[in-house]
Amino acid sequence: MPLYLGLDCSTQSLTACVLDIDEHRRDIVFQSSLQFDEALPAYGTRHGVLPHADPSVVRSPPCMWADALDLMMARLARSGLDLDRLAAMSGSAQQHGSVYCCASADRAWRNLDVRQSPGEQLADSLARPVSPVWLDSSTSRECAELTAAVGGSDALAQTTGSRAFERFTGPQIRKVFKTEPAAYASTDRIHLISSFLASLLAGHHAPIDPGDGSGMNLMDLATNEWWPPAVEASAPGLAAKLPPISPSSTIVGTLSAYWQRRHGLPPSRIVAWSGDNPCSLIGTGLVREGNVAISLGTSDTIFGLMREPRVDAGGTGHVFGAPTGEFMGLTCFSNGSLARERVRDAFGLTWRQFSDALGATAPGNDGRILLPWFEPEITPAVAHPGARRYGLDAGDAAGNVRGVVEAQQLALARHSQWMGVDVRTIHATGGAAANRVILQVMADVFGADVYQFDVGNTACLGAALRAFHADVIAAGGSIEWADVVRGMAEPVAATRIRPDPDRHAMYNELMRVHAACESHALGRGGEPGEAIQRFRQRTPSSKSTTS
Ligand code: ADP
Ligand code: XUL
Repeated sequence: MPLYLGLDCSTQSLTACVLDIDEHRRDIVFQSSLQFDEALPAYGTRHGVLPHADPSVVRSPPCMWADALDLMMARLARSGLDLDRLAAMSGSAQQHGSVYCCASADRAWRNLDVRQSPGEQLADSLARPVSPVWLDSSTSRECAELTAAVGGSDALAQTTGSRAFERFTGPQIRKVFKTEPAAYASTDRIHLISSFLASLLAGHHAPIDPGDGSGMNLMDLATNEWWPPAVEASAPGLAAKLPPISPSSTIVGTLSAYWQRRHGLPPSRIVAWSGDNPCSLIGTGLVREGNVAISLGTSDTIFGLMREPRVDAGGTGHVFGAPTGEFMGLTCFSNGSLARERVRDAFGLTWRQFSDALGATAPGNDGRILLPWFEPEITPAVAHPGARRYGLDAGDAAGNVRGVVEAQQLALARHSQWMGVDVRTIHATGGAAANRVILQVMADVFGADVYQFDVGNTACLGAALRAFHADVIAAGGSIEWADVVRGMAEPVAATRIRPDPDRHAMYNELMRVHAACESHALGRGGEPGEAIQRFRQRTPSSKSTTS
């Protein structure tokens, strides 16, 4: 019976899982994760990215991701699994980041020396030693130039699924072309992190899938082809440097001789990689329209399947391709787990103490709001980092803990209204979804049932399930997506967290306060004092969730 490997190269870590699937049984037989900072300290990353004096410039070394893959394959080789059964593998990667490869890259991938790690052999085949990643927000000028060149934000959003966003790959490529012309000229192929790692495994250039391709501001969502006006407006000669776009179920090739010999692995099928959010859509079982998932990873994201692309007229969210061939709506926040960590660390708390402080404070925080923009924020766009507090003392530990969690959940709820989903059930995933006290705030804010998953990393699970799906298709079979995810990517019924109706009503009121504070902080509205007063009058102070 076949085994399927899923890999997830996220912002801070690399994770792998192996599925053992036959007609009657589906098991996860291997799960492992490594943190880049700890496992590969020589690359000098912090939280997976390179420190930089300018907070808007965020980059990571692609050779580090290659070496992480190598360490993970070594773990897999030592797992005791019968790896001759490994039929196919696929992957998930943080979205938007771009890798600049020289013409020698595929020769380098084919001729890797099995005695050395890949990272130490790839440097010469990269036109730039660093990749901009999704946390980068340094391309506002390039976004404006791209927008103007294609006839405005609406035109760009209608065709590509999103208005111009700083982290999206088209504006990032334009910045490289403008600021590093020599590196751009010596670039033969620009990969996303997903297609770069698939290429490295196959030993030749892999395509980009529509899920990750739609995070570039360059792809026509209706045709899954590059959109010439956007490509031409981004950088000269770019069309020749972009990989082709192929369906997510494409078999890219077989595992190259390097990986086979170095780790004793079989010539398994390599299935096109995708972005972490499209993979997580599968890994949270969202193969039908209706429910949403919230991922509390390094980024916080909210997403759900869409049968037809309904682009956000307000310009907040994105429409991406889904691995099913349909679409997905998504809103992304950069101040996710790292913002929660900032508050936790400011008061020297453990996660346990953080949760206790959250549980011991009254929901609604008496109308006090913390806008947690510790780093530049994506939603709403905030270029100058810094937390904004309304009525909240920066030294009040418990107040700030509740403040960060409530503001994040209120922002997730408000800024996903464009998707038009009446949220009744939420599939919670990502590292912080292990924290049920945070999930109670989520349930109360949304007025929805929240469920957890057995598997911590649903992007990784989704990648493994995509490998399974593509392998069945490649063997001439057919399988419905509902059958792909059955028994694997299902929320655990016993984990259900129910909303409290009174607290939900209170959060509907607090939503107005949050909106007023946000408008004020963005320079679009007056002081929110009146909104806070109105909230306090209407909502008698609530009891803490643990009292
Ligand atoms: P990514 O895949 O984006 O790298 P993960 O989904 O693995 O990130 O999430 C990692 C984050 O999860 C950590 O940065 C940490 O802040 C958060 N986390 C882990 N455990 C808890 C917890 N008990 N409560 C809140 N957050 C947690
Ligand atoms: C989505 C986004 C992040 C990254 C990293 O648009 O930027 O969610 O994919 O997880």
